[in-house]
Amino acid sequence: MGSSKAQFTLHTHVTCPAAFKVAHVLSLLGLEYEPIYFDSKRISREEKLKWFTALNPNGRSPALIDHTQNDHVVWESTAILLYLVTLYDPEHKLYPKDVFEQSKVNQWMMLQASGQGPTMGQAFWFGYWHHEVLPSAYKRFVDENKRILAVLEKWLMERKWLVGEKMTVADVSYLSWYEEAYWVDADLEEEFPAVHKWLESMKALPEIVAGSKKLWERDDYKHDQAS
Ligand SMILES: N[C@@H](CCC(=O)N[C@@H](CS)C(=O)NCC(=O)O)C(=O)O
Repeated sequence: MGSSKAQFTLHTHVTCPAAFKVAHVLSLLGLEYEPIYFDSKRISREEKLKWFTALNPNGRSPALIDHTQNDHVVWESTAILLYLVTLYDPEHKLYPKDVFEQSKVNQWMMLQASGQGPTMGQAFWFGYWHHEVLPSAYKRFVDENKRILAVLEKWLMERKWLVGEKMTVADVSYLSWYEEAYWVDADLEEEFPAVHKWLESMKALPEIVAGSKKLWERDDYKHDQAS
């Protein structure tokens, strides 16, 4: 079990939407985990890379260790979600049994992983962190974010969930990113009401609340936010 008593250790960067996505799914599946932060405010990027790349060669948050499976390490949040539902969702609460339904869930998850997440990541980069102000680059990613939101809006105007009649891991995978949407000029309630309603219905679930709370309420998280 390593040093943690919980089944999983979740290595994460503070405020990382990809890690919240994993925390939500762990919580929905009733799995116990211990978060560990490698926030760059407290250790240098070089220090982080020395030990963290031994776990995740890509050096990015999150990475999950499963202590009941010989400390098996999984990284890339979508790969982590697929690992969790494959091994720990025998009742198919979040991932369907039927392979064709699985393929529908996978395609929405891949759109999140390859389109929505990186687009919002770049919008944040050009909006807040890039060393020079490049309004056209920022606009490019703000517009692309809204294009993807419009795809989801159209789809969700006619149905409650992305696939089938109940929430799946695909729906959950969008939630944490879109909680930050207002930072990149997207007013979901005003511009994308069906998306807003869909997200609100997930945010109200006690497991989602508990999953977020476990990350937000850590003393080391609070410390990093205050410093
Ligand atoms: N595609 C990756 C995204 C990973 C990623 O970009 N993580 C960010 C935070 S959400 C990170 O590690 N940033 C810290 C750094 O670059 O050092 C996933 O979904 O796991």
